Amino acid sequence: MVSKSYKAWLQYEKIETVGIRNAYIKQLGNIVLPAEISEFAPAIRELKVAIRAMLGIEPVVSERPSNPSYFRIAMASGEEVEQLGSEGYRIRASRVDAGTCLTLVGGGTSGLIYGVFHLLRLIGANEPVSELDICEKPVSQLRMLNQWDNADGSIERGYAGQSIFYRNGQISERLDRVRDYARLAASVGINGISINNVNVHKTETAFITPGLLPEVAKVADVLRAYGIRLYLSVNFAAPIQVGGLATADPLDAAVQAWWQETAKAIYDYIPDFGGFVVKADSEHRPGPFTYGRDHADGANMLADALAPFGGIVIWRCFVYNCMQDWRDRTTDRARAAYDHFTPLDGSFKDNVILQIKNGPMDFQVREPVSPLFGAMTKTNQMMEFQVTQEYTGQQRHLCYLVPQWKEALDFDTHAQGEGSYVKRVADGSLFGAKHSGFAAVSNIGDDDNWTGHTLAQANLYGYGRLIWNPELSAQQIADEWIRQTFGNDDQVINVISRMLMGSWQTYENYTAPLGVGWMVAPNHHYGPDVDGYEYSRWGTYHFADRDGIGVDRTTNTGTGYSAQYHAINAEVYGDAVKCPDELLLFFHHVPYTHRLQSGKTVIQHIYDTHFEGAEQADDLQKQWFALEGLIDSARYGHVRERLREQAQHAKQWRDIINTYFYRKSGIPDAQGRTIY
Ligand code: GCV
Repeated sequence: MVSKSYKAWLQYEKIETVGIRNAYIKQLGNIVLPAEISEFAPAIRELKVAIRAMLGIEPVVSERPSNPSYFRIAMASGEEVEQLGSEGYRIRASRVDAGTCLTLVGGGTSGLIYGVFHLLRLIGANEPVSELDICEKPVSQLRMLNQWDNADGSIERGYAGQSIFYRNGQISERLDRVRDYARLAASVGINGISINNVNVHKTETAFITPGLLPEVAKVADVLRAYGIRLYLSVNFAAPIQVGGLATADPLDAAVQAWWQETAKAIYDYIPDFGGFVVKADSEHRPGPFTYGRDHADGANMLADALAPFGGIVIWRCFVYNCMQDWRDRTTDRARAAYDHFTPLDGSFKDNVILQIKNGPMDFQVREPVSPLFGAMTKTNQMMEFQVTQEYTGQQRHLCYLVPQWKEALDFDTHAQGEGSYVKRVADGSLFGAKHSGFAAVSNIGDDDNWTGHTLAQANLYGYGRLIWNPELSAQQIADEWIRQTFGNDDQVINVISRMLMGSWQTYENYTAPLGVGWMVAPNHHYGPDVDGYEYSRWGTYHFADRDGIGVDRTTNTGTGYSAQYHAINAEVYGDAVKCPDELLLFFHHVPYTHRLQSGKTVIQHIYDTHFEGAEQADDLQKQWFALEGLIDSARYGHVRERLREQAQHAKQWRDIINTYFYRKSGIPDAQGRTIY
């Protein structure tokens, strides 16, 4: 018996209101399918499963209508082929003789799948379908998930059990769980998955060799059925580690030949292989720097190998020296990506895409947008988000991240004047990029509910929906997800929606204040430890002392990072008076008595937000209690448990942070609350 947790947002609950159900039965009871579309194609299978479950009927599939009203499915022809592209679709209702014909036209098989899921979303929300006129195609080209899964079954920064891809050091023999994941991913428009960690260890390095490619190809087959291409993370030193060469120098002819042969072998097994994801010269990973080469040399060498087969290289910009000496104020981790990559603008091949984390640091609860967006006009770029909640509560805390991502996408880089939004870099339109899009570190594992915290399913769902169309609001996405996951009860929708929408702010309130970040326990990064972060060995990431706190990233007295933005943003960030409160300590070192735009001093803000955040976390529990009996007991009880832990843990954060800064500053809380 498949649990409700497992079904995630594809519940397909039976529609109980007879009038509504009958209207759907009338329209969808007869599926008219041309011979060229198989009844067993994933899109049609999905449709039938859903109709059976939601409407309680077995739809009649025929080549010609057998009812006055019917549901016609077709592949695009003529002008529509170009209009829709392979991933677009049209759903339109029109009057025919004695009834209504609802038509779904898919631009390609992917378009058909996306169209079916769209229609099912509407039915799940009990929306009428008799007047539909919808035409959609994705705004972003690449819509990827990055698994940080290891062959031993562990997942780096995974908080939902073990990998679904690997068992006992090998690719899993049972891929049914991967199939179900592909289905969930396709339902929100994902079209690429890289199946192994960007930190590529020994076994995964060999995935690109003929010994293991047949196994990898089986995974690719499963994903392909849902319109998803398989990508692999590769180890830059693979020519040495599995190729038997003495070097991995990208300018060495033998190394180039090895990658070319390797690419050919991959495409022999996986003809639609997406390409390579590469983490190089970062956190002890090998890369071109070892050979005195730059990142364009490294990426282009791989790009040349993949080009004959249409593959791409996704080269990560998360390149920094984690052992950096922070006492020298000119070396700033936040500067690293920009400093490494902007001098290379224009030197990458056109099948290379730079994958840039949303912020300059590393997925903290609050960071400015990476200044690389808007700085490279001649280079393909894609944005990287982290759906897995490494620094945002590790799926033990509720933290709905869509509002955070939305803020990043709506940031105006001013690269080409006003309106140069990040979302326009990511969709390729701002600089006319050949390739562009999004990747995100996935948050799933083999836990029954996929994501550890059932409400964290909303982040996976939300990521897909947002990058399909960045104009959707976080609220809209939340509502869609709740309806499909928990049904259409108004109280359930209102309560969960309020909980989700406030949760990022709540998490920020009781954790790291004003953009400073990093106050986490070393290595596993869960829980408060103000000086704990493992790469703080040369000092802290917050520079707090008895007089003040924050990192001076201004041009005159600091690291100069603020100047990496275009003029208007550089001016705002570089000025402690104009800098938005929530990022003040990211850009400035200020006294505890510095007054924020809110009118509060920095120290009072720290105290207030921490007291408030802990109360808000407590309140999340209370809100959830109101749903007892309105949600199945398994999911209700599980979430209640997680919220209990969150509320307790938020108090711990509150006390540790407040005490630390009270001791450092010696300034008491203006409201006289107890600080330990
Ligand atoms: C996969 C952070 C994480 C690492 C991760 C790295 C990356 O530093 O803590 O676990 O490594 O980001 O994005 O490569």
